[in-house]
Amino acid sequence: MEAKVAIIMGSKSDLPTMKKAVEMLDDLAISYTARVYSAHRTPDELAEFVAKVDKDESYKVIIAGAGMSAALAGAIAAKTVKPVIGIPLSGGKLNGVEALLSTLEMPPGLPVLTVGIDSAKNAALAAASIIALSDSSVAERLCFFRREQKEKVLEANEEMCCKI
Ligand code: RP5
Repeated sequence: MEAKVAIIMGSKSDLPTMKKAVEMLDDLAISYTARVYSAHRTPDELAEFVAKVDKDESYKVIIAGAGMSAALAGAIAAKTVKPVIGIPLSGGKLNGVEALLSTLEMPPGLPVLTVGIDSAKNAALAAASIIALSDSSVAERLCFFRREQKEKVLEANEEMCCKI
C-alpha cells in the first residue's frame, strides 16, 4: 500500500506557504491529499475528515498549517495517534510567533511535532523521514535530496573561492 500524507491548512490564504510542502512531496514522489479546514470555523468538518484519515491505513502522517491562534494541529492530534506535523504560519500581528506558541505548546500527552514558522518544506521533509522508516524507495530519494543539497553548498563554496 502506497504511503500518503494528509495536508490540512486553516484557510485558502495559507496556500502560498503550504505549496512549499506540496512541492517538496512532489519532488520526493510522495502522494498526498490537501484540504482546507479550520479548527475554529469548521470544527465538525475537520473532525470528520480527520476520522477518515485516521481509519485509512495508507495515511502515515498529517501536516497541518495554520496562522494566528493556531489550534488546527492540536485539534487534529486530539483525534488521531498518527504523527501530526504542525506548521505555524506568519501573517498575524505577531508575525507567526502567536501561531508558533499555539502549535508547539501542547499539553502533556498530546504532542504536535512542530517545525519553524512558515517551514512547510521542512514539514514535508519530516513527513518523508517518517515514511522512509518503512519505505526504502522514499529513504533513497531522501538521501539523494541530501546529497544534492550538499553538492549545492560545495559548489557555492568553489564559486566563492574564485571571487573573494
Ligand atoms: C487561520 O487564520 C488560518 O490558518 C490563516 O492563517 C489565518 C487567517 O485566515 P483567513 O482570514 O485568511 O481565512 O485560521
